Parts: sequence; C-alpha cells; structure tokens
Amino acid sequence: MKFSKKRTLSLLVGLTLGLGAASSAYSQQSLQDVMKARGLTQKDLLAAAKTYTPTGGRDEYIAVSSGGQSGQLIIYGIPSMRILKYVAVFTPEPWQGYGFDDESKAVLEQGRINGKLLTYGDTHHPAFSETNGDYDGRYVFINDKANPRVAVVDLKDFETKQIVVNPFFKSEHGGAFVTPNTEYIMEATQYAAPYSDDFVPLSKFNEVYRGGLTYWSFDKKEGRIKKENSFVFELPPYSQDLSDAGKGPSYGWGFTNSFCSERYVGGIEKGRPPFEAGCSQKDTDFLHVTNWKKAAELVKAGKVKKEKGMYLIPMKQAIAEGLLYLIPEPKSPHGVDVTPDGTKIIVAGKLDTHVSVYSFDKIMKAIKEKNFVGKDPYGIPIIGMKTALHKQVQLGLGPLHTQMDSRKCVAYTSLYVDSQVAKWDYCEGKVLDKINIHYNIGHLVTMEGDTVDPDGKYLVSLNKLAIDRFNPVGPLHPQNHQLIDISGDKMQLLYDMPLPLGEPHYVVAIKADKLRPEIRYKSGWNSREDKRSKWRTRAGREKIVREGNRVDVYGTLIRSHITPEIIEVQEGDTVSIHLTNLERAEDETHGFAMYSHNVNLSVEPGKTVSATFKADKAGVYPYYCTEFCSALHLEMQGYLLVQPKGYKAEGGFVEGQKYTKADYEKQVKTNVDTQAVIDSVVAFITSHNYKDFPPVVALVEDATDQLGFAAEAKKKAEAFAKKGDWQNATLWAGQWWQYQVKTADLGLRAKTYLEEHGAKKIK
Ligand code: RUQ
Ligand code: CUA
Repeated sequence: MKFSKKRTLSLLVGLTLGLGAASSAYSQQSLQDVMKARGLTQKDLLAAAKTYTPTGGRDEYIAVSSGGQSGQLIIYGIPSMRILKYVAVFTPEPWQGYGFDDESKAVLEQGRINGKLLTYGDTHHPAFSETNGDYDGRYVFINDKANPRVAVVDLKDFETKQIVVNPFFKSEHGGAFVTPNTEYIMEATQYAAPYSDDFVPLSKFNEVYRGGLTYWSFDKKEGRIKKENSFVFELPPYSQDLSDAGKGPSYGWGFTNSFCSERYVGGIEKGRPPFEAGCSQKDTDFLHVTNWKKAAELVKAGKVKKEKGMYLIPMKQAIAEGLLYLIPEPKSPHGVDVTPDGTKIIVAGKLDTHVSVYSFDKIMKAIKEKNFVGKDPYGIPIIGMKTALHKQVQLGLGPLHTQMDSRKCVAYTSLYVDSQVAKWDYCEGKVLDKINIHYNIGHLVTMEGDTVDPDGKYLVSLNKLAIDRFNPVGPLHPQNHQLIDISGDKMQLLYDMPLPLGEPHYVVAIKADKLRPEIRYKSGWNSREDKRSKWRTRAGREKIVREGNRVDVYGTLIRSHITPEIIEVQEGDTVSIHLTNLERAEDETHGFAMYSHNVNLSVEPGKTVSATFKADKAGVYPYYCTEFCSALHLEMQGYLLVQPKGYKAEGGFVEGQKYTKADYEKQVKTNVDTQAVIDSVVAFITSHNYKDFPPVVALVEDATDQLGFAAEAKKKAEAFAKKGDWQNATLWAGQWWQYQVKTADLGLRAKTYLEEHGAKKIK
C-alpha cells in the first residue's frame, strides 16, 4: 500500500466527512434468514451468543495454554476463544525477535544443556504464580518435558525472562506446579536416568537410575528462580508423573504420581515385551507424598548437602527425617489434583475406571501413628491404600485429569478413552453429568480451577484428536480446544477452536482483570533483564562508535525513519546495531530486518534491543522496518554498506530528483491544506468530552508530539527557503508534511473512538 500525497490527503478528507454513514447498512437479512441459510438451530444461536464478542469487546478470562513441542505458550481469551499471542519460551520466534536480538538470545542461552543450544522445548503445564493459593496475575511458569527445564514468563509484558536447567534430570513431566505462595515451583522427573551425565548400563537401573522431584525456589520480588536455594528429592526410578501442591490443611506438602513402578526397562528389539506391557503389569503404582516445608527448614538449618549448585536430599535422609511417603494408587495414574479446600487429593488412573479420592487427614493420621503396610525396595514407608482413601468413584474409561467447580465438592474429570467429560461429586462420590467431546480429551480447565477459589463458569476440553471437526488441511491436524458452558446443571458445548501450534497439554485460565500488562517500556529498556539498557539512545544522540574492529551503532526508531539510515563499516568488522524505539504511543512497534544476516528485531515502544553480527562480506545490505507503522512505513529503510578492505570513499550523496521553488511552494500548499484537515479534527475532539476517554487522551498526546515534530521540520524548510536552497527546503517541507499526516492519522483514530463510544458534545 503506497499512497501518493494527493491520494492520502483525499483519503484523510474522505474519512473525516464519511464517518457514521455505514452503520445503518447492516443488512436487511433477518436472524431467521441467516439461520436457514447456514443451517443453524436455536441451540447453536444460544451457544453463539455465549461466545460471540462484538468488536472491541473483551474476554472475561485469559487462558495460558502450553504450546506442546512448539516450545511456546498460547494466550487466548475465554469465552471468545480468540488467540491473542504466542509467547516464545524455549523456541526462537521471529515476530517477537526472540532468539534474534542479543537480549533474548541471552535467555535462550541459559537453557543450554551439556553445552548445546536447544531451539525447542516440549511444554506441558503452565502455572500462574499464587498468593494465598489464589492467582495473583504476576508470573506464569512452564516446564519442558524433553529437556528438563522451567521458564519464568512475566505477565507485565508476557515475555520470557529466565530459563533454568535441572542438573539432575534427563526428562521431566510433573511441572510446573506452584506452592500456595509461589515459594516453590514443583518439577518431577518422568523417565528415570542416572543423575550423572556418564554412561550407566541398564543392568544398573535399580541401583543408579533415579527419579526425582525438584522444588525450585522463587524470589517473587525479583521475579526469578533461585537455583542456589532450590532442593531436589532423590526418588526411586519409578516414572514420576504429575504433581500438585497441598493447600489449606495440606499446605506444606506435595503430591506426585508415578507409573511404571515395575521399573521395567523395555527391549522390544531383543524380543522382549515392550515398555507398554512391562509398565502396566501391577495393579497399583505409587503416589509420592513429600513434606516440602520441613525439607525447606532442613535446608535452612544447613542439614542438606549441595550438589551441582543446589540442595539434594538423598532418599535415606528423606526417609529418616519423615519427608517422604508412598501410597498405592491404581492403575498407571496420570493426574493428581488437590481439592480447593486442601482436604482431598484426587488421583486418576489411566487404566482404571475409577477415580481415587484420598483424604489428607487419613494420610496424616497414618503417618502420625506410623501405620504403614510396608516399605518399597528403597525403604520408603508405604501407607495402605485403604487407610488413606476417602472414596473411589467409577467415572468411565481412561480418567486423566480433574478440575474443580465453584460449587462445593463438584469436579470435572477428563475421560480419554470415552471422549467425555464427567461432572461428579467427590464428597458424596456420585456422577452428576457427562458430555461428549471430540475427541480423546487430555487435560481440561475450569476458570481458576486449580486455585483455592475456583470460578467455574466455563470449561475448556483439550482434545488430543480433532479428526473430522475442521476443514481438512493435510495429514497433520490442528488440536481441538472445546469450550463448554458449566454454569448450569447440564454441561453445554459452545465452541470448537482449532489450535495449530504443537500439542498443548494443560491450560490455566485467570480472571482478565487480575492482569495489568504494560503498554510501553520505560524508555531505553532491556526487557529481558528488567533494567535500562546500556545501549539506550535518546533522540538526537544517535551515533556510530568504532573501537578496533568493533562498530557499535546507537540508533533510534520513530515513525517513519530509522536513525541512522546509512551505516558504513568495513569488511571483517563486528557490528552491533542497538535500536531504541522512541515511541510512547500504544501499539507503535517497529521492526528491523536486514538482508542476509539473520537479523530480525521487534522493538516495542520504549524498548532497546541489539543485533550483533560479523560483516564478513563486502556488499550492500538494505534494512527496513517490518511493521506497517504509518503511511510512510515503506520508506522506513536504510543501507548497511560493507566496504571492501582498503576502500577509498568517492563521491557524496546523489539525488535522483532536483527541486525548484515551484516544487517547494506546491508542497507548502499541500501542507496548508492538510493543516486545515487537522484543525477540523482537533475542533471535533476538543468540542467533545474527550478527556473522559483515556485512550483518546493518549492519542491526543501522541498527536501533539507529532505536531511538534512538524513544527521543527517546518522551521528547517523555511530556513532553507530563505537561503534559496530549494532542494533542502522542498525535502524538509515534505518531512513537515509527513509529521502532519501522522498527526491527522492519530486525530482521526481519536475522532472515530469518540464517535463509537458516544462522546458528548461540550461546546
Ligand atoms: S499431560 S502427557 Cu496429561 Cu499433563 Cu503431559
Ligand atoms: Cu516502523 Cu514500519
């Protein structure tokens, strides 16, 4: 899209006069006509009315979904199911410049394992930070199953700030789950492996291979995980699975499932039965019960030894100190979920039609009375299943995960094999309702459903297969997240959302008004380190500094130019381009892409980012802004000139066009006309109660800035005109007009906003 000056001007005028005519054009079709034409039922219409969000409308809840093997998080709104953002976590992502700018590369670098830079993750379970067991809207944590790591995402800007690597594990699954005040983030292993990085034959599986459970210590003030304060429970080589932290009466305790307590090691290629047979032989596996509070006290008292930079609690010590117990649980368990009041622990076994509800009271009583039925091969005391059970409830085939309702004792459990959600009462032990989903549900989420105070209202079913739900797009199908209304007695299916990014496992959903994301960064901000960047640059202070073979470019971005526009370096130089976005306006992000250097940046208002690369080949490398930031966005461009060694400069700037006095006067005339448009818009705005609308106030501020720039350019134009330098006078008059166009653009946006929001005339 490129407008001639004339067209842009007429467009501006057209917009000014033409608004408000379109609304009555809403077609004459009746609701009945549409229903008939699209084959919709009354029930469909009701469902649509419950999810449809008119333009400009907001969602009541914000969901954070794992992105599976995409290594990202997916943010969407509920009930509209509109995707708002992918947050890059373990995987480079060009839109956000993640893994392209030096600052975010440093975050990915933290996730190196054995010296290798990894460029994906298998994300499973996002967890919001909590205060008193309730979401506080500050952080979200996410685990990587494939490469045992946990990342911290700050909800101020939805950016990844930190990645920590588990130095003991080779795989994990039972994370991220937080304790009620985000004291710790739980991360349990999945596939047992030696704690060292050495080769250990499978014949030593029982003695040397280990599971484990890490409690990562989190510093809420700093917003970072502190590895040095974190501790790990050494656990037997059972395949630990999901975890959950106790709350209320069970505060201080953690619960971690396991499967394959048979400790089977596979070997199908040797004619042995496969893992799936060897790992599902026993009727029960073990629920691990850990006392993290007491463990933290031992750590504090200096009673736990450090290894690999964190505290490791050997099984022997955990047993001796009463930190670790096992309870049998049926069969190939998957999900473990603590009830909102913290009194019960619900375990779902993939191969059992029941869900087992354990009583925390009964568990504590057994521990107190040392009422154990024996020990496992590692000496861990086992509490009898019957001793600890509150109830078992038959729900259906393949129960996996459970979420809670706002109504007391009501829970929802996913049934993978049945492709259903079961609504049931865990106090009385009875099924209340079932609904079919499409197909093969894994996790499910209710609104704030794993807090001490769930909201109920909606449930999202995270289905593993979509099969026939959407238009086919080849053998690889999107996932299907289904929105279900759970506000009434009967569950009602509302909407199918295809999710085409990895295989999401778990979603958490928070009340939208708990989030207060920022609109802009403080100027010159390194967002990954949360401090002012040493490379920040202010307007007019742009410079290029050479030191030996290193060239630092201190640049800025603002509608619609990059400063500098020409960067000259020499072959072999290491070039570091540091860009600060000078904009204060909402949504005025600029991008920066350059030919053949894998340089691609996203610079949100206020941010400073850097791209460092070697200019190893003499040549001409155009660069430009990748975000359509204004009408003259295409002109937001420049050249990196890499001069061959020994190059001697010749010539200066060549201009393709010569301008005359007439050109200058023509431009000035255009500018005067544009000013009239601006004045009319300003008159409209100021004659209304625009100060009652904060977004309009922000637009007016930005417009005022732009008009100030216009005035500066006007001065320059007039000074050159006075000297009879029509070349520079015309060009600066053009720049003056550019700022006017930006002003008009903002003004028109403000005017539209006022009209759409029923602003009142005040004079
Ligand atoms: S999930 S397989 Cu059921 Cu939580 Cu990862
Ligand atoms: Cu900045 Cu386009």
